[in-house]
Amino acid sequence: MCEPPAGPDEESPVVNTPASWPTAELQALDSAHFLHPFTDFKDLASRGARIITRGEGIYVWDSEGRRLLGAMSGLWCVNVGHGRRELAQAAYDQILQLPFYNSFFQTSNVPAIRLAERLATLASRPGGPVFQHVFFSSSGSEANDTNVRMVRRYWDLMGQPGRQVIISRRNAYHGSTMAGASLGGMEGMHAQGGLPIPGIVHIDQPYFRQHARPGETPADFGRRAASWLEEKILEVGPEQVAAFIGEPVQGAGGVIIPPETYWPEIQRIVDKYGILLISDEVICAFGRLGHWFAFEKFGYRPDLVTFAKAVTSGYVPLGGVLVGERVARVLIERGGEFNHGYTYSGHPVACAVALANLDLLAREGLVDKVRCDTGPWLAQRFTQLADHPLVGDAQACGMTAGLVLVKDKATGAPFPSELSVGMVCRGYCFDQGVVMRAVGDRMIIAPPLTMTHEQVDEMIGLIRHCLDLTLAHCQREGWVSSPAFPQVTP
Ligand code: PXG
Repeated sequence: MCEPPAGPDEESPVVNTPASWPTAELQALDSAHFLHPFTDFKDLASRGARIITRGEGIYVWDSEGRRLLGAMSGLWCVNVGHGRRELAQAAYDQILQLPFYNSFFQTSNVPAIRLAERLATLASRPGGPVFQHVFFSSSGSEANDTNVRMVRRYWDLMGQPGRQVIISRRNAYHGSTMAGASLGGMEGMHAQGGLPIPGIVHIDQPYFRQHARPGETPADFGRRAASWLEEKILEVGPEQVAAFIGEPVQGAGGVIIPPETYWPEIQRIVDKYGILLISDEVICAFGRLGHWFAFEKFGYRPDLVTFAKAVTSGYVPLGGVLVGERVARVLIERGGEFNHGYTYSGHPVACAVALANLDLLAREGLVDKVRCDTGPWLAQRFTQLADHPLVGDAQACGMTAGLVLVKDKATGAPFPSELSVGMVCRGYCFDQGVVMRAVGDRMIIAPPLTMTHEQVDEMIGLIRHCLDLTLAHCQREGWVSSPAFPQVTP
């Protein structure tokens, strides 16, 4: 006789009794079995993960019952906030109707068809770029792999197979697959696993604080930073260059907001050499910068647009590429079979949730609200943090913002990186009930677009308090001594 295999109890208390989460047990199981992304596994095991159990609006709760203001929207995802029943209902209904079918062998499904049409309509503008097609993936990384395959295929079909090189930027983030990590410009990622893959080269980022010359205006700097693209095209040879890829605002790189002159000059250069322009909007689209797509804000016309994250507000995984007419017409009319795709390309449940999410964003006017109301309010409040003795500068764009922690406010001198002041500050933020992200010594936020003015004020108050705690910490440690730093006793 076969005994049924021993397994977890059907009604495992670990999963089903949210009132009393066994934190220590969960942490032990977590470090025993779950390898987290971008994590020093040994270090995490020594401290134990914070276990997030619930979300409502802009807040999440951990297994100890502590409430945290989620100023990173999970990870640039939850644009409509947590707990939206409309999205749960859309997933539930679609799972009952048709949980999955593939779209490989001349089949399609209703949510994917409707979402492709909806996204194409949202992204097309009179006088701007025209999109009629979407290629779906499940993540931003996969979508950027699609971009690499697609632009190289495009140039093959155009009879210019030599055009293989894609130019990207240092400190960009384009994902963590082999192609995504190669497109990205993160040194730490390239140091592991023999990256970048061939045919991907990088130029410097348009980060005023890092690269501006003394006395240079932001406008002049923006044009000069764009000129690095032209220099690279000439160095590689224009007939070898397939595409340029960039994030409208670099998110994971620390919310690096380019001067207004940057993107129009990039557009002029890609037009001059006929190379394709890819706008990676995994973070910036769906209202984050006050527009459905951020290329609108910065006034350029991409051929391909990467999206993911907030297309479903992160409720289920979905990504993809909006394919402009220049590329789509060639793929369709001259292409034959494009040997690329994913099991979950056009997943019906993910697409149904995306449609419900876009409905919510539209019905609640969240994109316009960010552009005209909460975005400007956040900018006004966040930039006031620049008066803090630890803050070198503070900038915002739509519902994302970043500030830099400096050792010497007068000269802007940074802290030695080994002090990890950003991580110190991030620790205080968690302790005080606000989730901020530290990128080196840049502290960044990207809260849900549903935030009210009062919630923005609450968040800014918490951040200022955490800056005070960080300053007091630096003073105790003797990391700051300049008279510019008043003694703080928070
Ligand atoms: N492009 C951009 C611009 C992104 O921000 C990706 C592509 C990859 O998406 P997926 O879905 O494959 O993760 C991203 C992802 C951070 C952080 O620490 C940011 C991302 C991912 C993980 C961490 O800010 N962005």
